[in-house]
Amino acid sequence: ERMAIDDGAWLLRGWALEQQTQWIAAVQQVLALQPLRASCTPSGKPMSVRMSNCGAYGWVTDAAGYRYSATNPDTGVAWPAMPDFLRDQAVAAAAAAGYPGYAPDVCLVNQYLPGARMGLHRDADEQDWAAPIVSVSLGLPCRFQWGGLERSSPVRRFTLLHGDVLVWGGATRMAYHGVLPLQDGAHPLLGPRRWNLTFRMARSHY
Ligand code: MD5
Ligand code: FE
Repeated sequence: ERMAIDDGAWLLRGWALEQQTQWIAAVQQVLALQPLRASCTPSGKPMSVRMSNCGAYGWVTDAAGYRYSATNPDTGVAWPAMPDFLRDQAVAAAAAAGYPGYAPDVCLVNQYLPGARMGLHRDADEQDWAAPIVSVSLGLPCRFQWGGLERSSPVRRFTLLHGDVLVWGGATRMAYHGVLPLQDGAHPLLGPRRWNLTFRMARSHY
């Protein structure tokens, strides 16, 4: 089921369900090598979402700013390679949404525990804004906020469920978006947490 959310943005409901155990195993494999990191915004505010990465680059934030880095800034250790399963799935999801030729060099892993949230923002640290973003939700459901190209644009809200995949490209690639505080709950496979995987092309050209 492919649902248009906006110009160039697609929701693939339940797209990751069939291979949910492979998705979860791949994330666990990444987190065993690079544990989730508690990070701060450049102004020093702690983020409620904990993050890790795999791929040639990872998205990081600390006192030095928001950026892509080939290593974990806390330890200097390189991010693990993106598992083939994750890359192949992200490429297939992008193609299913009408974006062939996707070549992600980053997979950011976000972990939300109950209460964790992500304020309204745009993903703007990538070199090539023409490349789509593929976002996979696992675990507890969340309320997602979807705005427009201006911070002041009206916001729509919808629920993202375990196994949902979003693909954002084209005109809405730079839309503001965020996640409301995660509600209490326990997912049968993942317990009291939500994982979001965000595939991006940080340094390569689309
Ligand atoms: C999440 N993560 O569920 C969200 C959703 C992030 C982030 O926003 O930056 O880690 S990912 C959905 C998304 C990503 C990039 C662009 C757009 C949506 N968009 O253009 O709306 O943890
Ligand atoms: Fe984002």
